This record gives sequence, structure tokens and C-alpha cells, in this order.
Amino acid sequence: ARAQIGVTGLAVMGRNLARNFARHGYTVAVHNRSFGRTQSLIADHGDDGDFVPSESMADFVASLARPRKIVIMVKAGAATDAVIAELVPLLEEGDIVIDAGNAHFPDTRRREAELRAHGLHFVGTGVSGGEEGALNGPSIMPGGSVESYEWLGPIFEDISAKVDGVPCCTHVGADGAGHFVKMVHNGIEYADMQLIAEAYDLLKQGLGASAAEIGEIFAQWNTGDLESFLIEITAEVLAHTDPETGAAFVDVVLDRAEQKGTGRWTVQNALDLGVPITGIAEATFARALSGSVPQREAAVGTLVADASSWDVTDRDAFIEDVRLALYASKVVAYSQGFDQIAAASAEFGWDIDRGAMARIWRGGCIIRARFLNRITEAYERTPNLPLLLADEYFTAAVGNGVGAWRRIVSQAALNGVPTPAFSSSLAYYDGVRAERLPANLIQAQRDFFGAHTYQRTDRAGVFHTEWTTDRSQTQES
Ligand code: NBP
Repeated sequence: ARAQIGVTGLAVMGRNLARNFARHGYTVAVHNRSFGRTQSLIADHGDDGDFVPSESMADFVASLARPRKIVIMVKAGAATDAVIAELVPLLEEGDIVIDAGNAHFPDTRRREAELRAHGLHFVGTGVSGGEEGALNGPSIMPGGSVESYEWLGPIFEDISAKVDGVPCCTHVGADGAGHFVKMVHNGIEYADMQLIAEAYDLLKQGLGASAAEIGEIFAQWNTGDLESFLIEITAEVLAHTDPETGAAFVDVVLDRAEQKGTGRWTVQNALDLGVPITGIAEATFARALSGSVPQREAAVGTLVADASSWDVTDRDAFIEDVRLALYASKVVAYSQGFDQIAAASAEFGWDIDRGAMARIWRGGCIIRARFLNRITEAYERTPNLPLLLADEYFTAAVGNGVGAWRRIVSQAALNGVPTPAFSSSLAYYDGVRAERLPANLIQAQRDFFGAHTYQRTDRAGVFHTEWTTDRSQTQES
């Protein structure tokens, strides 16, 4: 038994992760349900390093040095449970089972408890960066016990992406914390992508600019505060020409965005926790709207627009407004995502360091961006920061763009261009900073029809008004 780490599940992600371990000098046990994938890994990439292939799970387990460290990289869901069921009888106390697939965090919490009862460590870990990241350095978000991280940390940090020499990997928190944070990462990714798509649409509708021209604007933006992987690939996609028709590639792609479910999970959890993540929610719903074919067919050409025709007079000023509005909306989406992490951390006792999360997202993952440094700095300044937007850097940065944000959202509304994420983010911004919200009226209505009580602005206590009789006020506590 000489392998230092094992990988079972050798489709694109598992194969690349196994190669990444091997390239860093680890002896890697490899296994896959159908042996063909294991054989093709050895045939195609055997010279990447030291692999120990096994056809059976028993031989795979036997090839690993103890405590065994086994990464499962199979299709999330039933396949993960099937692999765990096959593995557990073969393992011994103290062995570490790592699920690196995109599991839903409640499943990870369940599996962790089950394996703990067998004396095994179960580590649900987020891995971001797609196949390219898995091979060359992903962002890694491991949950599970502190003890398991003592074994895994050095290996995972070694194969993770590095930014300024700092690994994009840290212990996130107990049981499902790693998968939770990966889920919110994906939710933020949804918001980021939607905001970029809205900026593209604004530039297209407002300026009548071509895809290639807009691509140049994004390339320019990528040299400033907005510098990020998603802005960079947006510029590349917009510059691409369809080889079949010679048209701009984006213009021949059908406008229906699909989803695999992590955005939906993020929103569902936010509803459970009562955290307003409007940016992520709007982004998730915007994908759903794009795919609502019968509804769109019924509405196109039928619903009245009564919109003006867009007449942008100052091109450069408009582009700068869109840039500022994009940045401000993006800060809101991240601020909301970090609120959700804080709420879940409190709910599940994970004690997640939010600054560290921003740090490990700086490289390897899809939302990697220059401005994540700013988030880390904000949480270093104030570890218990109640609202990322209220950090001094972000207050100033967003404050600087508020006028532009208002111009863009109002012009978009007047011209009939949908900007669900831009406008809901601005509404959140105005909502959270409002001295007084109209929730007073809602609470009064609730007391009226359901005797749900209310509190007063002028003294402590819980009150109810006898709405159906003499409207006298009673103090409940
Ligand atoms: P897939 O999600 O396509 O899963 C294919 C793998 O699952 C194969 O190894 C397959 O074995 C195995 N498998 C299945 Br399906 N059912 C099984 C079962 N009952 N027992 C044992 N093995 C089973 O692979 P992937 O795209 O490499 O993704 C792996 C994980 O990584 C997923 O959870 C995914 O969500 C996550 N992830 C993917 C990306 C990405 O960019 N693709 C990024 C981040 C995370 P077989 O060869 O015998 O059929």
C-alpha cells in the first residue's frame, strides 16, 4: 500500500484531478466503475506521474497508505451514495473519504454523520474551475473535521491555484460547510454572469453597438476594477465569429440559458434562512424566463411596450455609466452572498471566515477577480462586518457610481430594456440604506387581519389593536 491519495470516478473532473495530484509528485491510486476510463487515463497520461490503477474497489482501497485519503469524483447524487456504500465496508477507522463532486450540502451533512458513526472522516469539498482548473489548479473548499484537514490541507493546498503565492484552499468549516460555500460561489457566479449579460444588452440597445465593439469595451473594462475571468471570457466570446455564417458568434446562439441547479439551491437556502439575495435570485429567475418558451411566444409582439426609442447622445459617458452600474450591482450581489454565508455559518455552527473565502476565490475558480482582494481586506479590517457594502472601501466605490446606476436603471426602464439584476440590486441598495421602510404598513396590515401584533417606534413592547371592535390598543408583552 503505497499510494498517498486515491481518486475514484475518472470522468473529465476526476481524471484531471488525478493528473494534477500526480504532476505534483503524489502517488495516486485511480479507480472508476467501468475500468475502461481507468485504462484510458493510464494510456493517455500515465507519464504525468506515478499512478496505481485498480479494476476493483477492494484493490483500489488496498493500494492506499493509511489513513487512506480517497477522493470521490462521480456524478453528484445517487452515484455518490453508491460509491460510499461500496467503500465503507473496505475502510478502517481514521480513513478519510472526500466527496469533491457538486453535492448539495444537506446531503454532505447526512453523509458526514453516517461516516462519523463508522469512525471515518467525511469531507465534502467544493472544487471550482471546471476541467481546466482541476488539472492546473482549482479553488478548493473543503469542509469536514479539523483533524481531516491536517492530513488533507498540505496536499490540497499543493495542487490548488495560487495567487501571489497563496493557495486557493483553506478549511472552510465542519461537515457541509465546504459544499455550502461552493454552492454560494456558484450562486454569485449566476449573478455575475447575469449582470454582465445585462451590461452587454444595455450597450447593444443603447448604442446599437456590434458584438465586436462591445467585446472591445469589455476588454477595456478588464484592465480596471472589473478585471475578472468572467469579464475576460466575455470579451473573447463577443469577439468570436461564427465559422459557419461569418456572423458574430453570440448573434447565432439561441437566447435560452440553462442551469444545473446550484443557483436554485442557493436561492432555496436563502429563503430558508431569510437572507435577501436578490441579485442571485433575479439571475436564477432570468435564466428561467429565458427558457419560458410558451410564455415568451405569447408575449412577443403582444405586450404593449410604450417605451421611448433609445437615444444616447454621449457614447463615452454612457459606457462609463454602464461600467459603474455594473460594478455597484456586482458589489451588491457579493455583499448578499457573503450575508448568506454568515447566516448559514451561524445556523450550522461553521464559524466561516468570510475574508478567507474571498481569498481562496481569487484564483482557480470561475468568479476569480481582482476585487476579491478588496473583500478580504474588508473582513480583515472588521471580521464581524454586518454588511460588506458598509465597509469603507465599498461605501466609497459604490457611492461613486450611484448616480450612474440610477441613470442606467431609469433609462433602461424608459426604453423597455429588462435589467432585473441591475435594478433589483439598486432597489436592495436603497432598501438597506433607507431610514424607514414601508414595512410599518405591512406589519399594521398583518395585525389587522391576523392579530400578528406590532412594535412601536416610541416605546418598547409588543402591541395589538382591536381592529374589529373599538380599535383600542392592548400591550401583549
Ligand atoms: P459526471 O458528473 O459526468 O459523472 C461521471 C462519473 O460518475 C463517471 O466516472 C461514472 O462512472 C460515475 N458514476 C455514475 Br454516472 N454513476 C455511478 C455509480 N452508480 N457508481 C459509480 N460511479 C458512477 O463527471 P464529471 O463531469 O467529471 O463531474 C464529476 C463531479 O464533479 C460532479 O459531481 C460534478 O457536478 C462536479 N463538478 C464538475 C465540474 C465540471 O466542470 N464538469 C466542475 C466542478 C464540479 P462510469 O465511467 O462507470 O460511467
